[in-house]
Amino acid sequence: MQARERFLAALRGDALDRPPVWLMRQAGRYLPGYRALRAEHSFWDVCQTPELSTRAALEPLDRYALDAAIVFSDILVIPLALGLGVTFGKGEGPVIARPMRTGADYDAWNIDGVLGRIDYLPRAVAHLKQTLKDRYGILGFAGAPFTLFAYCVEGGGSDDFREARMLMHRDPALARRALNTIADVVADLLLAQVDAGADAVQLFDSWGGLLAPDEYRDFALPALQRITAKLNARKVPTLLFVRGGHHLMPLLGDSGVTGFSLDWRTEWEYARKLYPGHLLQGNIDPVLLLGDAGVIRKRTRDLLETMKRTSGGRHCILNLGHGILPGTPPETVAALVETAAQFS
Ligand code: 1CP
Repeated sequence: MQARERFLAALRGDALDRPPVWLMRQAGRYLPGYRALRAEHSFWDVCQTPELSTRAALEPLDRYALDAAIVFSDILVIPLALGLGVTFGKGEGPVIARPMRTGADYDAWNIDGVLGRIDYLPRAVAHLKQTLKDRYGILGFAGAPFTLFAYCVEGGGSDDFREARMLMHRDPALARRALNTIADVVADLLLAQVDAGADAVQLFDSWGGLLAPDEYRDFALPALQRITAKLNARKVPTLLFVRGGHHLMPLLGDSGVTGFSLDWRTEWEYARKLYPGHLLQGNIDPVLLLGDAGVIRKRTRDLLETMKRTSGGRHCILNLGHGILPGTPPETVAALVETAAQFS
């Protein structure tokens, strides 16, 4: 089977030779080619120039037998286009110049024509598609509403996003208005990526695991449902990644997504029992890639055997349980992908 064929078969739940493999953050700082690109261009320049974005997205495909590419971009393109001012310090997380703490801050969001200010992202997908043709699957993506809300309110990265979580309780109406606005932009941005050639889309709820189940149900889930209502009407396959979301797994079926990208702490068999017919993706601990290639090979084989045993390998995509860490040796990534490619 060709890579894209295998990827599409997994999305549909068809029988296949082996589960397809791609890796969250497969393009990025662990690759020398990416670092060379970044030595010449700023991060936003790479995201906003389709040729450069494609170069970054191709780096891992040139090295490894992956089945899908993910467009090179970032979840923070939305706060940037809403006018919050997003910059990346040297080697640090993002800094948001105008965080949203009050209704007046929300009213200042530049919602009119917001999609036009992110048109470089669907253009990057179109350029990637033109380059790859039908050889590889293509993923589009966006941040999930709660995670984007968390960055918008907090003003940058955080361990606990306490400002964002406090705001949900101090002014739930404002939080809901902001979440709905973000959700509508996310839905339109994902559909624009599909129109440009993406085969499926992933929503990154990297901070959703901070919420208690009732908070997730009351705030994060309705915003997700706003998105999946639009995407399901167009039959777009959707994957949801909730980092640290083990305690939320029983709720996530209500999100309306096609499948779940499992955090490394969620047991595959537990998720499979909860969701026998959903697509499942994951979930090797990215920290293992910092260590021994032999450990990675064994862990990969074990997971592939579990996939085979629990669902004949259908509705399964091999991936990590979070993104590749900067400083990961490219050789251990090769060990993972080779093990997956040789599995039958
Ligand atoms: O070159 C650099 O120094 C920038 C590092 C970098 C890169 C390579 C950032 C800044 N973003 C990206 C690309 C990126 N981000 C991709 C492209 C695909 C790929 O690498 O293969 C994707 C899918 C993302 C998604 C993303 N951005 C997430 C969700 C996934 C996750 O890791 O949880 C999040 C939370 C972000 C925000 C962000 N952007 C960049 C950084 C360093 C961060 C994290 C900040 C924090 O810790 O809060």
